Amino acid sequence: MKTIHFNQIRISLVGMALMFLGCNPQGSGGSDGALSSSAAEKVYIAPGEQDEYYAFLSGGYSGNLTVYGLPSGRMFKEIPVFSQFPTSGYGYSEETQPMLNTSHGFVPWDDLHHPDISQTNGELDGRWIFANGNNTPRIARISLSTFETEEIIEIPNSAGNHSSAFITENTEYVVAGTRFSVPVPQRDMPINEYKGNFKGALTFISVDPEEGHMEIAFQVIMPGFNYDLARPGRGESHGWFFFSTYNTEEANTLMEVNSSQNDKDFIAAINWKKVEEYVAQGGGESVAVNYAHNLYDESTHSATSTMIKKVVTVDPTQIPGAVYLLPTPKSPHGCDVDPSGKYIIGAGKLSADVTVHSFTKMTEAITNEDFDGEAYGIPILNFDNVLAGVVKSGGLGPLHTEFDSQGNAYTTFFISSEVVKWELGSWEVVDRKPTFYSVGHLMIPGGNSRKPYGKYLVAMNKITKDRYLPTGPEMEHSAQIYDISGEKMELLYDFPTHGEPHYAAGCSADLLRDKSKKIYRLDENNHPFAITSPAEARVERDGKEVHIYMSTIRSHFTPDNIEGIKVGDRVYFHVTNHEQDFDVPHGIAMIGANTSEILVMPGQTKTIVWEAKQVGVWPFYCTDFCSALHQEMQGYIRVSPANSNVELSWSLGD
Ligand code: K7E
Ligand code: CUA
Repeated sequence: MKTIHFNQIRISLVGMALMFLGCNPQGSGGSDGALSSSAAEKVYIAPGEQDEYYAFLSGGYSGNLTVYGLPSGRMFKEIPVFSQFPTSGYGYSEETQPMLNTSHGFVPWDDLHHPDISQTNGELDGRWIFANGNNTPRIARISLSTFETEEIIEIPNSAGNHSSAFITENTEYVVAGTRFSVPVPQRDMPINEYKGNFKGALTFISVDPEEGHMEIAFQVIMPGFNYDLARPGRGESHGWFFFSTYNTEEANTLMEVNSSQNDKDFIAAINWKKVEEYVAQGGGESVAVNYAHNLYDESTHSATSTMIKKVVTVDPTQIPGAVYLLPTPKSPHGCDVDPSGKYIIGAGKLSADVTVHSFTKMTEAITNEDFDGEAYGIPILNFDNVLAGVVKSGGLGPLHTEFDSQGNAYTTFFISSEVVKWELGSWEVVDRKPTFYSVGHLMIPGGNSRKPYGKYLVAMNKITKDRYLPTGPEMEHSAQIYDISGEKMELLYDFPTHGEPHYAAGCSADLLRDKSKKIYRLDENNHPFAITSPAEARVERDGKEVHIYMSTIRSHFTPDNIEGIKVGDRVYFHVTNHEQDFDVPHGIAMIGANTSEILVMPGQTKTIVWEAKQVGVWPFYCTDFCSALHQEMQGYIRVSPANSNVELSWSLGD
């Protein structure tokens, strides 16, 4: 390492305590800042022009996924996934509430960390994007045609679903690895009996190749370590999956000390093809569980939730050749596989160096039974004999690695706040650039596939400080775009992100642009409360439930005035948007409603419920500025006393 950076000098002076805060503020516009006008030109997308790449950034504790354009850093959309979203009514509307059902009941929030785009032959195919809910373990599948969440499956026997949601080369499986080991099955037991008794479930969820529907194929019940990140094998290592672990000490208290005792933890290598065969031949055990499987149907515009009661678990020691442990220094966080599938990179977050394992050497060591002991019956491979190389990075706190198409790797360093570029094979550092500040994940479009695009790199930083105008104690996180097309990286631009992005996925705009859905066809609308035209609009009473079959079309609700509603009624607004024009939604909001508004897309039907609690005449209105006469798009509900005999009636506006 030739250059010494201000970053590192400062760190050596302030010592370890401050380093672990991971905060290393500098004045803005340091020597590596984006100062040149050519940097500005590289991110400038002229009015009316479009970006070259889509980027899907996880929203962390927002529970959602955000969509950006690269290189502009413009945010296009927030896709609700695990969190209720009043902007569209997701999780509030009758149709979408089942999406957030779990074995713990309705859980309207989660912590979304790792999106991954579906693949065919190891290349992004742009059909779906998967993402994990960390807190109440779930995996979601989002359509990249509608940009809507279509499916959420809960993961039993799991807790802190973090080494997720990564997919195999042909989207055969999406995996969900548990961060926290727990009693499996869950039961009442002393926490200090953790060691040897708690287990870590690595879940393989099969994905239907046509519809994308998910189903838990099997769970590998591993020793009670913490499973942190994961990547699929690809190319020659296709058929394997790799999971980083920490806390192989199996400590259960004072973790920041007790789980850092071992000099090396492991990357667990799972030969999922072997496990798949074993299960296909009747291996494994069907055990009782309870988890939700929630599916949204585009034709009925409605979700259903089904509770599932069984899962197949496998004991890895019963499947010869299926599971091995690769010793990896210093509590590895990131676990990344290069585009060729030859190298598995473990980033020991308490280290300066990055460890690279060789897949070829790993298979040789397995053949030669070159073991260095075992853990709960799982062979530990000899470290030196699986090692491909060590990157002497000169940085501190490596977390995550991505790749370009030229044989280079890029690793983020949280503590020294930088991205380090190094060469696969020689393990030599080629370049390094500061990030502002405390970078977590990074993303190169096409990362985690055989074909990264390798033009831009997005660093997702944990701390913002002085990068933007202050907005009180809370700042949005900050991302930075680097041009990586040359030998040296060039910082181009900062942009704020929403929630806390952990990982992100990106792809070329060409992959998605033309198949992005513009409207839902009315003649394909199979919602049970849809109407095919405003002429069918009506109101029906069923005991204390009142169903309004409502139409919206610029700029009118049909019906608009409804009388004969009584205190104690539950009023269902089933709103069909009869527009068939791209980007013309209508919304509806009702005074005092205990849910949000809903935004109804062209050709779609959605429902909100309003409880009539007080006598009076109560207005509703369209929430989306849909035309010059949007402000006239309104109506009233007349609510009479419970015992009144006002007849049910409505006006059709003619
Ligand atoms: Cu933030 Cu992938 Cu959850 Cu690292 S993880 S930063
Ligand atoms: Cu419809 Cu505003």
